[in-house]
Amino acid sequence: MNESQNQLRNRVAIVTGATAGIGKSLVEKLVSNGVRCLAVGRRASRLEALGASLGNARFQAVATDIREANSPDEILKALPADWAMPDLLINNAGLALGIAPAIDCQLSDWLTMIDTNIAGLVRLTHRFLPSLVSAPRADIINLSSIAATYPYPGGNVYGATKAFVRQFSLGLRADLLGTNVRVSSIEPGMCETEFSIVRNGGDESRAKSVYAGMSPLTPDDIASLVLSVLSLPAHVNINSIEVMPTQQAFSALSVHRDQSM
Ligand code: 8X3
Repeated sequence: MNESQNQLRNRVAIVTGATAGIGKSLVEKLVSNGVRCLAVGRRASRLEALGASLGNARFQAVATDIREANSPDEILKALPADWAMPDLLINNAGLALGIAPAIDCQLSDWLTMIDTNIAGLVRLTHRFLPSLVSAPRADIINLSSIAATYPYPGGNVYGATKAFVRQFSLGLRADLLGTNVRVSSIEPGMCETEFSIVRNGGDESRAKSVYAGMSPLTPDDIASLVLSVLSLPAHVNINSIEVMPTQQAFSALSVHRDQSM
């Protein structure tokens, strides 16, 4: 067993958004590194399939929706009796709905993003902070986005929710000083997952075209990055990491030029 596996072995993780993409890849990597995982997601059949593919006693499915007030209770109910309380909270669940300018957006889409990306994350963090603080070492990994820092057309509420995640992570660091809890905000750019299909209202070919002619990040890239962050010695806290595909970068600020001037 190498040193990083040794550090992770027998820790107990909550991973939200575990049915697909980054969350699923995280569960696979954590379990193979000896971590016991409470895999949280809305689609029970997907979680069952993941559990079956892992065939592992270190996996426990929790079919619940973090937008629901009782989701932390559901997670605790699913915690196997011989597992310790969670000492690793990975707030990965999140979504973007639409890429339209603000004036054309549905309020319901905005509220769904706020309920999931902000309220769900806060709900779980609030509930599990006491057990994290009382563990010998603990981590909170929050999945933000480059959209937290770089606004782009159509990013409106999505970007704002991810800015919340980043700033909340940094605020937690401030409040948790003196405890054994580390907090990191992971901020990926383009990463090919179901994210783009959801954002494009289920239109798979439009979602695919987002990644045409370039190599996006993969869920495994981000999961490996999170494993590296977790494997650092306990006295090292990564506050935030921005990560983009090599083929994505920044654009110039835009200027509207009035033709009458
Ligand atoms: C999603 C990354 O680049 O589509 O969080 O905003 S990006």
